Amino acid sequence: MNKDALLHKSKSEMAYAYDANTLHIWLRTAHDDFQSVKLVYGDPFRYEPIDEAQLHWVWKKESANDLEMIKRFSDHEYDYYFLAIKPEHKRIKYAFVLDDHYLYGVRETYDLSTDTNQKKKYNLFNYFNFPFLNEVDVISIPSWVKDTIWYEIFPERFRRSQNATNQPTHAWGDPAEKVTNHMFFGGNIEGIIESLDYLVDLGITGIYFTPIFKSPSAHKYDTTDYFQIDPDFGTNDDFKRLVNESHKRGIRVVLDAVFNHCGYDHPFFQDVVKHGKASKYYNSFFVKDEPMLNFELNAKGKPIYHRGLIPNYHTFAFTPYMPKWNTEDPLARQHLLEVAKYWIESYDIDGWRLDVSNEVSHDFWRAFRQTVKQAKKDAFIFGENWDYSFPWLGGDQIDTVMNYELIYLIWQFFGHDVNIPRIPASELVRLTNKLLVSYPQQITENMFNLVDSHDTGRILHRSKENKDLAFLSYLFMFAFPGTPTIYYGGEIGLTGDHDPDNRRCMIWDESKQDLNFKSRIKQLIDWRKKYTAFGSSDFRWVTYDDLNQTIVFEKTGQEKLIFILNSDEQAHIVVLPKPLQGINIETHLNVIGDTFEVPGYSYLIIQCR
Ligand code: ARE
Repeated sequence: MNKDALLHKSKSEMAYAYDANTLHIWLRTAHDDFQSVKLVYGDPFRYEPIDEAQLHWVWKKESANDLEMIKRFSDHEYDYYFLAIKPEHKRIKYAFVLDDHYLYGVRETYDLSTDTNQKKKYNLFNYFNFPFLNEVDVISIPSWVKDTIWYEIFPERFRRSQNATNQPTHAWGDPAEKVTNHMFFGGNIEGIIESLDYLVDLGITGIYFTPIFKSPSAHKYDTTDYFQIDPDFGTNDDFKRLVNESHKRGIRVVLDAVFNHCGYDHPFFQDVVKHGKASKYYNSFFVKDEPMLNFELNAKGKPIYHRGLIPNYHTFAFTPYMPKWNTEDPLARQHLLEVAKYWIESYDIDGWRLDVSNEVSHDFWRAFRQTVKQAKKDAFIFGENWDYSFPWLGGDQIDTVMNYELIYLIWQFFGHDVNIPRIPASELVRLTNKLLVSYPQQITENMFNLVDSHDTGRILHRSKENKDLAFLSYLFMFAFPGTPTIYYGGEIGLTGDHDPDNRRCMIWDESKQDLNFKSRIKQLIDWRKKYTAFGSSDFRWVTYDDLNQTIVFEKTGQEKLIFILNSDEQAHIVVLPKPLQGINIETHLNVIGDTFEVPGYSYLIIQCR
């Protein structure tokens, strides 16, 4: 027995309420360490005198609540056991029986087979407990989210309407490559409205817009006025029409809440620039030292940005034109919570994406959530955290996050980026297993999954422009538990290096779109809607091969689907641990056996029932 591999944490991502009546319990052991792993549980003894009968109960192997756990995930390092239970009295004390050992503490085990001393048993009653299952504590995600097919739009580069009156610096699509954040191509809201039927045809049911409020930049992350749509994009009424037209088409609308910081031109910050400590907004920001402006201003009175210069006030990423809000300050908090409520109550948006969410206080996000959920109970809140995010996801702040923890694994296994070392299939298996037990299932099911975004190189670029390889990343992301996202233009083969090159103008000339790739992406979306297994959270690894970089996993819903992916350039023979019989959902041909030849950068998806 490898005690160091044993892991369970009560009231955590390993023991949580999935819904008002169901508890999910997880246990990690070393791989193949035990033949039998059981959960023994019952109503807490702690509140009644412990007597022989109860003691007997704990040791009684045949107690009613003595259930075999399911080995849900397994890899060369660990096995992850799972059990969903519905405790009669909504609370339990529990322990695990591992073959002949009784696990009652994090690594406290007791060898049942040599049990002789009754006295010893009493100290075993400090085993795990799940306090009363209060419904209000259950982490619940708006029910519409899990079926959403997301599309991320960077408004400045998505579409410029025919009747646009804004003044772009460049003609649409020119230059086609190496665009910068200082170029304006005139994307606007009217253009997005014109494109809604394109999104419906693709199968999109949710749009996440990067910022659209008034700001001097093309990316709009330096907000000047949170209550006004940027005039280059259109008017507030244009936006109201966009939301109405989206809702008519069954498309939800989520905006980008840039509440970690505002723009240099924001009136609250400018008041501090002008009046210093005398400003009533002085504490709405974090001025660290005098002179506050320790940098030159250009002829237009804007900060001249020198990489390496640290402003004398806190900012996002030492960027002087992004002063950081002090969200604990009453004036700042009131202003931002008013914004959060306004766009829901007055424009009926369906949620918020939280920019730089890991740098804003938990206290603020709790207040934000209350405001948003009060304005619209089923509004969706997802954060931009690039790392482990459970501290934000306890149900009191953020619903889920952009799944950058997954994106790294996709890039490192499928991507051929020279800057990121490839990982072997066994590492993909091990690390995705860890990821799938990092959060309660209801969070995993609603993660905002992606293969790229406006902050990363595009997946096609990362795949060295190999569309078959890039498609495998989309396929894996679409099949992984969570909700899939397409970053605009990815469906028609838009490529680009990291920011700002990943923000090229959308291509609307069909003769320049890769319509074959688009039909493959559409097929993914259709499969996701047709097969409950595609989008289910019941994901299990079947086998993998580190030499030929092939992986096989299964998804279970009303159907069972087996996915066989070959991420290598060469065709490879894949041998399954047991034969299967089913239909290849791409060719609709019958498939039988346990050995398959898979071409390079290709896949099989077999429906087994
Ligand atoms: C751009 C260039 C920078 C340049 C800067 C100069 O990308 O290289 O230094 O201009 O001003 C917005 C714009 C960006 C702009 C940035 C700063 O979209 O184009 O940068 O403002 O002006 C980290 C944060 C994460 C953040 C990314 C960018 O954790 O929150 O950096 N993402 C959000 C938005 C961005 C936005 C901002 C924040 C600012 O999504 O679009 O940038 O509002 C690792 C780290 C992450 C890191 C990630 C990306 O994975 O773990 O923490 O994200 O890399 O760098």
